[in-house]
Amino acid sequence: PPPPPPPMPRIFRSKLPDIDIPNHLPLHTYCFEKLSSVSDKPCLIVGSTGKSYTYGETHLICRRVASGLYKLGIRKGDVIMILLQNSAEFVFSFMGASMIGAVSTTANPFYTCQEIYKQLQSSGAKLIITHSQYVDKLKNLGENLTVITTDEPTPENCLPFSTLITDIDETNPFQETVDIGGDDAAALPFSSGTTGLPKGVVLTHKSLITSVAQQVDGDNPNLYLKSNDVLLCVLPLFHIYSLNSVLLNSLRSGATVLLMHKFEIGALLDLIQRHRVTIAALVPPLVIALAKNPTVNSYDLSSVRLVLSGAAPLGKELQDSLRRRLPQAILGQGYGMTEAGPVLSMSLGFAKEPIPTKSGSCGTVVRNAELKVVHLETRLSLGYNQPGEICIRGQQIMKEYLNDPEATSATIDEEGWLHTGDIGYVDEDDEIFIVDRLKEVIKFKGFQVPPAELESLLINHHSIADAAVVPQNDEVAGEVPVAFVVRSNGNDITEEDIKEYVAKQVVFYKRLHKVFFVASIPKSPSGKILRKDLKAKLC
Ligand code: 4UU
Repeated sequence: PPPPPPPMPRIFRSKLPDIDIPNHLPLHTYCFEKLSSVSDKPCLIVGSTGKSYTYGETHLICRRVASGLYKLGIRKGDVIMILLQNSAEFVFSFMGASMIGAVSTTANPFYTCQEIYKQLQSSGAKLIITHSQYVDKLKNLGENLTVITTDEPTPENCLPFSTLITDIDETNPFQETVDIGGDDAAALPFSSGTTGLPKGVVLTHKSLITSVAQQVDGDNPNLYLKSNDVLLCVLPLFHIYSLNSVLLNSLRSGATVLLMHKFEIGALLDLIQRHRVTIAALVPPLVIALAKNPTVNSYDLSSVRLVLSGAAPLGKELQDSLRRRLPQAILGQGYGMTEAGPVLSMSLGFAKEPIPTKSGSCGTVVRNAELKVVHLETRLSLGYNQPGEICIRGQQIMKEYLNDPEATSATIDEEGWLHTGDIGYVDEDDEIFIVDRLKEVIKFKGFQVPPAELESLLINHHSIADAAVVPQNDEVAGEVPVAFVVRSNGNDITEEDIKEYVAKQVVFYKRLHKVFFVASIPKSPSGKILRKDLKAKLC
């Protein structure tokens, strides 16, 4: 008899049918498509001041900012850096840039000078929009850099944000000259991906529209948002989770975004109560705060109908204890990765016609996409309940890593599959469970800490001969970075010296929590750090 045919690759799909996605449009056109019907509804509310902007006002200011950026010489394909905490100006800048085909690279305003400089160099940004308190960090970053500040008074050598909000002349120069295609970049967040240093992730108009549509479009949307929903926007917009799943999803749905520039439990509870927040997008440490903090009981949180957690694992116990606090709300997870556009899967409990999901599951693969789980050695795709590397394919994934074809082809294979570096399985109900991480990135409260970045700082120190950084489990942060260090000959550098040396150069969540001195770093014959061996030493 002839040999049996090779097994068909097992591909997992959403339980929801595919839909038509208008991903030929520019992102801003898609997001504001229903503008005429929501024009007078609130679009943005600034939590700290209570100031609000209707959809009509928001759209007009975005257009003015587009025109203002154009007048400052920003053209299609140019990169601007948004270095802001959550604020209305963040939204105006991002959407305004999109309108002229410019690309926003978003960065954490708490980054050190060094971290900002690296992203600026790597992204080629020509203009920075920031708050005056961060301007000191931008000194000496380049002669040709335009710095715009969003608050008064305007520091020396900076331009006020009002320069951007110029009158649009009747000719609308930018609208006539800009022809934006789906394959043009819109956002350039940075991520270390499965290995190495942070890289620019090119997300196009097409990828972002596809991702938003996979969540909130269709007759039975996976994440059902209504125009009278109020979404809590406390997670930073410079990270793709909040940018996509809170801001862009809300704009598309005509819902209201309640902006909080930083997390503080009292203010958060007060704002939820005052503005009758219906949807809360959180990360596990915030779920802990809501589930455990005793002050929660003195607030009325009955308006919350849906809680989304993502960016790091959420244990079943924690999910169950939040359920006791918010019995009326549907709790579930989303699983995202910057390079994946970002959403791979989301709870179907959030759908218009909800399907109940299990505690601890990351939801089901989004519609209009394919997901497979491959065996770590054979690379064959696996069936139900067998853990392996999660791979995703669809129009939502990144186009490439900026100027890095090698890293791109190591992440997206020839068949278009993006390899996540996450280990997980799909159960018989098509729910995804993440069980481990193959890649080296450490997640502190959902923030990325790339070990390679810390290792290169450590190795640059003259008293350090070799070093490796790995995650250590932490009850609140999920994971924290710890280092194994080989001192160079005859040196007596201390743990405190090393911690301080690193702390001066990095944002707070990349600080080392412990340093262990060792005689050598275990490596494979090809020179790769054997991180598993080091992690095993921590238990
Ligand atoms: C276990 O974390 C993100 C994006 C998260 C996101 C986005 C939109 C969540 C919900 C949503 O709606 O991106 P990155 O690039 O910072 O980190 C990606 C990595 C993943 O590869 C995985 O290891 O973060 C981890 N991760 C999770 N782990 C993300 N979500 C989850 C999750 N459970 N739910």
